[in-house]
Amino acid sequence: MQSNYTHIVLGLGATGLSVVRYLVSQGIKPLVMDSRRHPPGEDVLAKEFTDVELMAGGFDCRYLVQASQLIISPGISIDTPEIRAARDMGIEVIGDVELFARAIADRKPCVIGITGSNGKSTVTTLVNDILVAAGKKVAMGGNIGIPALDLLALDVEYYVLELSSFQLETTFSLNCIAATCLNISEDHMDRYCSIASYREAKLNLYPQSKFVMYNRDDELTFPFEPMNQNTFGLGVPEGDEWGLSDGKIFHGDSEIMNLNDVTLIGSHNHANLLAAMALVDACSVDKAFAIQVASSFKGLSHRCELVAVVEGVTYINDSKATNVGATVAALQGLNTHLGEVFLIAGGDGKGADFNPLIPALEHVAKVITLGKDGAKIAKLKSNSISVNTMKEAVDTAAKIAFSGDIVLLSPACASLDMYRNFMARGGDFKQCVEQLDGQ
Ligand code: UMA
Ligand code: ADP
Repeated sequence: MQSNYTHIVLGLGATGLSVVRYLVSQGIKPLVMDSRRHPPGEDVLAKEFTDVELMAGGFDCRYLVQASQLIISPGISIDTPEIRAARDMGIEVIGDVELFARAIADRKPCVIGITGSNGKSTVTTLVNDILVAAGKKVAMGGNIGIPALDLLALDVEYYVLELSSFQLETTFSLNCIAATCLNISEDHMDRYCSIASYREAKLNLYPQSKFVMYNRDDELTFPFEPMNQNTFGLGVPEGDEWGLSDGKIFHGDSEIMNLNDVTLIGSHNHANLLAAMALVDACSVDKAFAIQVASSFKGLSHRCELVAVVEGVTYINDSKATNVGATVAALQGLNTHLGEVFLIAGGDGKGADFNPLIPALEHVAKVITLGKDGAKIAKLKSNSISVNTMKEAVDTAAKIAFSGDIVLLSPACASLDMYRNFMARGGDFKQCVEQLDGQ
């Protein structure tokens, strides 16, 4: 069988569609493959690109091995047998971010790259907002939502990209002006054989940046070899480092601002702010703009978001806590709270070890679990309550919580076993809380 396709797009979600759009704009007609019978982008493809062929329901090796380049979506493992077979035969496999990198290769470094297990979207948005406040033309995208290639059409000075480990596995020449890995804790263990290989994927960002900012409180973020680097951390900074001292943010020995004037709450968010400030500073942006944004940025939805106070009980939506590290951070952030904390957790654990939750659960009055791996979390705390729906979870919490207490949805799991995404899960939680309000 003879194939005429040089470029094959693997996966037809948001990424696959952006790749098709880009290739077609370059005069290349790709073949698209998706392992699902009805991939999410099917209708858009049929409407926008009538002559681009889609093979759905599997990856046909006979085409893969005759192509010169396979462009793979982050949701597909590069170790999928058909793709591994093509790689073994020397066929190039890259991701959309690598295509993006090649498209801007002749520009001076203008990408700020942000990775880590948690805090990526918060830091990406902070960096974007600071650059916008400084009057720069900015485009924000990557894992946070808009695929990188869709940003190319815009006239910009800086691209701020949130990068997942999946995207970094297939990105090799990004040439960032500044980049960070915020933290590393176990996540996506259904895709990686160890935390070491997950870390390796993340730190693949560092050699692709002129300047690297890492977290001195988290050894796993340290570069494998010395580079043009600096650090942020919650302790007192030394030399040129970023850090905190006496309730204030410092860059080296210069005071930037008082934490009382920062709107974001929780020490994990202070770390996020330090990282964002350090990244824009590396782009020579006046610190006044970072201070301005830090005094007004309230955080993103579904990340420790205050939903309502009903009969004195505070309901917090942290649906974006899709791994153990995020839930630990949320619980640590509430540690100083005087009332009881009731935790709603569970979902698809993605193969994670939940044991690191145990110390944080000591301060939790009751754990209410749901979802595919809820039972595994329930086992970590005696007298946990197991329920089937979010409504049951919220109603149960409302019955046992008193004025002054907190009910926190922070699942430590992905949502896909019960919901379309973490936003839908957070939306359901909010709706159930609103219904309490009306009772
Ligand atoms: N597909 C297959 N076979 C598979 C898996 C997927 O054919 O085994 C197909 C699906 O049928 C679908 C397509 O691949 O047609 C979906 O591709 P995708 O899962 O890569 O999703 P996209 O819609 O392209 O979205 C991706 C990111 N998704 C993932 O990494 C899983 C989005 O991050 C990102 O916003 C988007 O690109 C734009 O860059 C989401 C995410 O969950 C939010 N990211 C993970 C996270 O944050 O933890 C990494
Ligand atoms: P990401 O894009 O990496 O998933 P988000 O900013 O969307 O990060 O936050 C995801 C989850 O992680 C939320 O539950 C949030 O409260 C928590 N989180 C945010 N920043 C940090 C951090 N620096 N360390 C640990 N957890 C964090």
